[in-house]
Amino acid sequence: MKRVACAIFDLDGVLTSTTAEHFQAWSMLFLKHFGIELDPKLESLTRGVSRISSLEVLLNHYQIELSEDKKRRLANEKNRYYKHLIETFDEGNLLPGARELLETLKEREIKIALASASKNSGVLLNRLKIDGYFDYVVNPSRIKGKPNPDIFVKAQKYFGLKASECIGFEDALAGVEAIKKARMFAIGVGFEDLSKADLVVESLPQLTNGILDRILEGKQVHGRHRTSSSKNRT
Ligand code: B16
Ligand code: MG
Repeated sequence: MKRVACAIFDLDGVLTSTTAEHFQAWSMLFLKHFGIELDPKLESLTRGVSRISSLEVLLNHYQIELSEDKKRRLANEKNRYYKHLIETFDEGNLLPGARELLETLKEREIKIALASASKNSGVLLNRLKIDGYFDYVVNPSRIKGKPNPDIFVKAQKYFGLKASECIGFEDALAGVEAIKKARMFAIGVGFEDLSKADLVVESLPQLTNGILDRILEGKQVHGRHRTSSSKNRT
């Protein structure tokens, strides 16, 4: 691994949390159209997954078959509910440590990119008042979803960098897999089993400047590091 030149971020679950709003919007849709109260356990299956794929996951679970046109209309309706739910989002919805991390990366002249599956990410970055930190936001349309590495590779290529000069941040297993397939250093954030990541932190403030400096200098590549007390330290 080389000195890091670019940090590529997922959005939901890393910099902010829109998980509840996404699932609430799906719940409203399923109740209205199918009279189904969604099982909360299904939420994790839709995390980090595109809008239409999330719908297909939920329909499959309840063995509901629909035409492509009907699916598209339902996905659009869910998005209307979701957009309404995130109307009140502001800086207070940033996850702890997010702004500080972006600030530190900017100070060190690291390029910053967004690799979110969400087509609402532009609006969210704006509402969270962090859009100014981003040098590039990958458009997720027509890009294969995670765990395919394309969204991370797109950011890398935009800057003309090598994969070994990039690091990725993700809260979902599929996202960590995408980063690893892109041959980048993967930082897993959260409580899910992200054991495929090179480093796992439960939240961004655990990524102290000391650890971050080592990563940015490309010194961290050997072994796995865990700051979670419940997991083995190496
Ligand atoms: P949209 P991420 C993902 O965000 C969400 O985790 C996932 O629940 C959602 O279905 C997906 O974005 C698409 O979002 O409907 O707004 O286009 O984790 O990739 O930042
Ligand atoms: Mg995510």
